[in-house]
Amino acid sequence: MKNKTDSQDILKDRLVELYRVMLKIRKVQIKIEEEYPKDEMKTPVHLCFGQEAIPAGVCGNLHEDDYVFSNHRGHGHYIAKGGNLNAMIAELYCKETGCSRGRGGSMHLIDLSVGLMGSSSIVSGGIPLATGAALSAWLKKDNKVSVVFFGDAASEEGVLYESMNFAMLKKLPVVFVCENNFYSVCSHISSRQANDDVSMRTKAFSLPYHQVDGADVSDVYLKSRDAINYARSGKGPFFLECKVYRWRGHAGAGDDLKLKYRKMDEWEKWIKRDPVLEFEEKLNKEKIINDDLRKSIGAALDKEIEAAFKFAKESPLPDKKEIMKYLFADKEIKNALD
Ligand SMILES: Cc1ncc(C[n+]2csc(CCOP(=O)(O)OP(=O)(O)O)c2C)c(N)n1
Ligand SMILES: [Mg+2]
Repeated sequence: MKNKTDSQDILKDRLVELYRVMLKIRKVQIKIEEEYPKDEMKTPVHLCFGQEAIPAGVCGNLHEDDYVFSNHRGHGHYIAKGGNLNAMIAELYCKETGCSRGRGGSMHLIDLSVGLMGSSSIVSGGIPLATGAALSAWLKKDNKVSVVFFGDAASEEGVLYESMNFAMLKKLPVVFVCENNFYSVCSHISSRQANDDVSMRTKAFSLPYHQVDGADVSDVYLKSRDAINYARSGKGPFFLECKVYRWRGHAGAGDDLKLKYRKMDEWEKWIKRDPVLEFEEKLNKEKIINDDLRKSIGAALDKEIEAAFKFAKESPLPDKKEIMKYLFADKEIKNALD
């Protein structure tokens, strides 16, 4: 078929869009990392350098009104689902114009207009919420799919197994996406889990799964297409385990090699694989993109990102008198401060 690559069953326009989304995630990370040392963003940031292919590939299969639940490393999920960039960057600067009105920071991103239901700093916190959203879609028969992104550390929380069991029992349209980057802060999965084969645990619930190369956007896209179609067709939940690598420290800007918790052969193996560059080279080779298109995509993104940072920096902070507004525990916090 003319409009498809020979090697992959993905439409040409979709390939270009996957590239654009991955590049956007990468460029936003680069800009945040550049600005972060100025200490104007009063929020911890958990950068997702190296993990861009997963949000791009998964969200590339979702409808605008499908649900996505995210975690502390959520910038890529927000961007890939089409979240408003001005509101995201303003949130990092804790401004009133931010997507959580400046009260949430980087770990609390939300854009209901595109189905981004929220991110949570509680490891595994999004899993039961996504399962609940899938239950609502199932009850309403509205054909929506609910997706939750979480890390390998969240696979150590009991709520994942309760949620998988319930989702399987009711055949709910939820896709569990585990971004297995092997680390929980500085602890390798092999030092935390008696059996570190995460996807094998789905067998206890007869829940179907795919193991995915999380640095290859084509693999992510095709396997998540399978999973999302499966869930949408009413067959039930699906599990994706995407193996990937986090290039930067757990939080903040820059790498953390000085902490010496990583094995260097592991680091060297993974760092060679730049998901954005690998895909760019593949598209170049297959003549899907050329230099002109690549430059014009890059320039448009640079413009959008510059504008978002300008908007964020020029936006007002929340009014001090209203700082407790929108918080669940406002009375308790006020009492504790008095
Ligand atoms: C319930 C809970 N336990 C512990 C923490 C502290 N904590 C924050 S991030 C993190 C590691 C998360 O690792 P993972 O889920 O693999 O995601 P990654 O950071 O690797 O993307 C931990 C333990 C937390 N926020 N919530
Ligand atoms: Mg991890």
